[in-house]
Amino acid sequence: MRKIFNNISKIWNKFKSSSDEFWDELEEQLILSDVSMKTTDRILESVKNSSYEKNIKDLEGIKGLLKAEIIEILGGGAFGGLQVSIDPPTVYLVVGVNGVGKTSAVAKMASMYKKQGKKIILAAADTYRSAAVEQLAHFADMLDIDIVNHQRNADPGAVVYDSLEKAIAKNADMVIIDTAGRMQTSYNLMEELKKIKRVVSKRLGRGPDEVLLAIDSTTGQNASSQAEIFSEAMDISGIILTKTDGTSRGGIVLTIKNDLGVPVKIVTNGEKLESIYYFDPVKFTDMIFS
Ligand SMILES: Nc1nc2c(ncn2[C@@H]2O[C@H](COP(=O)(O)OP(=O)(O)OP(=O)(O)O)[C@@H](O)[C@H]2O)c(=O)[nH]1
Ligand SMILES: [Mg+2]
Repeated sequence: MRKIFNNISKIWNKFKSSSDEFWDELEEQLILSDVSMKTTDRILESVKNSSYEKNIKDLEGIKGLLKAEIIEILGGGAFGGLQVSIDPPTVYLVVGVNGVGKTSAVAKMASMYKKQGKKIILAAADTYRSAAVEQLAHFADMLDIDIVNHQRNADPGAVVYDSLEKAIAKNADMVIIDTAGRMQTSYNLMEELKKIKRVVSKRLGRGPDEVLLAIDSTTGQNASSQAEIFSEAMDISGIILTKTDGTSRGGIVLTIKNDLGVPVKIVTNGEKLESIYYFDPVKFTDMIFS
């Protein structure tokens, strides 16, 4: 896995003492890694306080305090996977602004779960662009997985309804729904996504098991405002952090969790179908200090 907190290691090498200069540099590197001001403040306050209270002033000690605080923000522990319904099909709804990597992530998830022996139905609910349906159909073909797709401009709710019907008829384990990233207005998009959720609730008697917001890790701080806008429209259960092969600023993971309370659950790190893994807070934190 590529290191996503590149700059931090620089300050370890320069460390002489826990001086103001050191704290300032730590602050700067956190911000450069896309950790928000609010989260940076929380981290620095906690680490500085513990350092004074426990009289820890050496580099290894300070690293330990920092590590503990980051794991605390991320909610600790290793992460075991997405919610699975005891009453199949499990439904994953993937949302996000255009170009962040939703359709690719849907294909990667399908590939991952197929390898685990799961029977999957893909729902091509991005009917706004005709190329979108073709793109997902191409992946479905490659993976030899069933897909439900209607004509361009068809009602995405109808696509989702049909995919649930198909999943039930075929005893499928899982429905993964790809959605549009752009419509005439952001309002239209949010209304459409809410409608998709309602269709799932109506047909299955419960909402999607996960509503996953895809965020492009190369976006920087703007990712937070995307997360905020989607969170206002619907409950986001987790983030799919995409394109981590193209950045060394992984701090957005901390920002989104600390500022918005939404955990990163899945990471993609390349264009290949197998470039996907579950986010692991402990591994992520270890990476910062390696
Ligand atoms: N390097 C890299 N490229 C990625 C990754 N995920 C997606 N991409 C690329 O990002 C571009 C957009 O990906 P899509 O999956 O089409 O994004 P989308 O969110 O579905 O886009 P819209 O349907 O237009 O909203 C494509 O060229 C993908 O190959 C990743 O993890 N790493
Ligand atoms: Mg797409």
